[in-house]
Amino acid sequence: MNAIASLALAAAAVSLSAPVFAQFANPQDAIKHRQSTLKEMQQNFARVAGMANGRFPFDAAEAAEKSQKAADLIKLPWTGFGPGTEGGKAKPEIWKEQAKFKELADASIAEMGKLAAVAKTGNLDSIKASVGTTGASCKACHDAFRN
Ligand code: ASC
Repeated sequence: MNAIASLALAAAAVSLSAPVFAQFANPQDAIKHRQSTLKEMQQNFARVAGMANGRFPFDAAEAAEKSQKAADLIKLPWTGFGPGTEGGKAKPEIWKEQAKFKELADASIAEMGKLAAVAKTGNLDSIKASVGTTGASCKACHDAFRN
């Protein structure tokens, strides 16, 4: 076998045996990914929630834009919870109760998607209701899986 062929074979073997967090350079990068995407999502959601509870003046266009950003961002953190990435504020239960974790993550994705749709209507009462159910879905996951 020539040098290039054996190099290619070695590279293939490494990628086949690499852990699932291999889309990140190391577990720390996976943790950084989930924390930064969740933080940016939260900042968008908090602005909408603040409008819903009267802390900020209601701006329908901003609420629609930030709700959509939150709905897009909430899809991203989950690849950062792969095997071998325990740490941060994540409880070890995440890796022992994968079905429950996925269920709660999916519920948050669904609720935030509904909020984005509702916010496009510009109806503040509907936004208030949807912020409530969305926030409850954030809390359900935090209560079970975040220290
Ligand atoms: C937020 C935030 C959360 C949720 C949750 C709702 O704004 O940071 O974690 O809403 O507190 O109960």
